[in-house]
Amino acid sequence: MCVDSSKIDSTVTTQTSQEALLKTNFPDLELFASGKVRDVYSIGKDRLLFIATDRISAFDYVLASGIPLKGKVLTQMSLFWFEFLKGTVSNHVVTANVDQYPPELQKYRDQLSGRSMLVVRAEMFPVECVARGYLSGSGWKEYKATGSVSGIKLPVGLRESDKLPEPIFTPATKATTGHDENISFAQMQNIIGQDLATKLRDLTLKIYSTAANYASGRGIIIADTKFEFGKTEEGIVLADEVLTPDSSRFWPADQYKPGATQESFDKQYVRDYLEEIRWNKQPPAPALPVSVVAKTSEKYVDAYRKLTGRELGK
Ligand code: Q0T
Repeated sequence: MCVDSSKIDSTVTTQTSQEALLKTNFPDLELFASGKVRDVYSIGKDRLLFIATDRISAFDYVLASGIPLKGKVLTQMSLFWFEFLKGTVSNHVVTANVDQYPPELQKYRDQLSGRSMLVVRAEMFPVECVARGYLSGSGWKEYKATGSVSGIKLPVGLRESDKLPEPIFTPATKATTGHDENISFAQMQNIIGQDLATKLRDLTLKIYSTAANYASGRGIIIADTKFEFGKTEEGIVLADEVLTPDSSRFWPADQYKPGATQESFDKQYVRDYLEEIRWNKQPPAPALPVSVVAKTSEKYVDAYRKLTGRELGK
């Protein structure tokens, strides 16, 4: 079967389905880093190009299926927050407008549009800056075992997912392999120095409160989130991705029930499916049925709309 593409009027062709971008393919660019979800390339000596693919991880593994639009949602959400927070903190974004990317990237615009950012190369501080407003994940585990989180004594009798009396700062170090390791503020001071540690803690809590307060007005609880900061000629900048479902726990406020694990709004169908097929959580990670892929994609797009009040430009 042949289709003469000249007969298809693209102006009246509504794009109803998308395919997922699982990996970038930029043979003439220098790969800087590749994570579970993002691919990062070096652009000259002072810029990086971040691309959020549609890869999705669950139970620590990247699955064989991608989630259409996920990379765009994560990128546009990060950009929304960088803009929203610009009065509070400077950031590493140069531009996300592909028209403004260097000429040598223009041939890749299909892989880049909507899902990438050109950023300033920064000297990164080797700590993950985590703010928690609710007791969940490793924070809940640590509290159950010790009554404290990151050396901060908490009231007795808190339940899983409870709101904390006030947001706390719980730094971590990037483990080169496996999971980040929670550290105390004192340990963070030893790693980067007292003054800088205090600056990053105060900034982290300020950014978290500003974002969580906004999100709360849109029916979303930001239970916790992770920031990474770096230093440029401009001073301290907020880097990486910010306040996305991959770097934070987002809970729909109308379903919040303290005393239990909260459903992650985004990966729920994925985790449920993987439990249902009783995947042993060892590689290779399975593919997902089309229905799970489609519902998960919708969840991401819904979250973007709910948070920003905008429609995702596809
Ligand atoms: C970084 C210099 O690349 C990373 O994760 C993706 C797989 C993490 N990472 C980012 C940097 C940044 C940022 N952000 C920056 N602006 N300048 N390095 C280093 N590691």
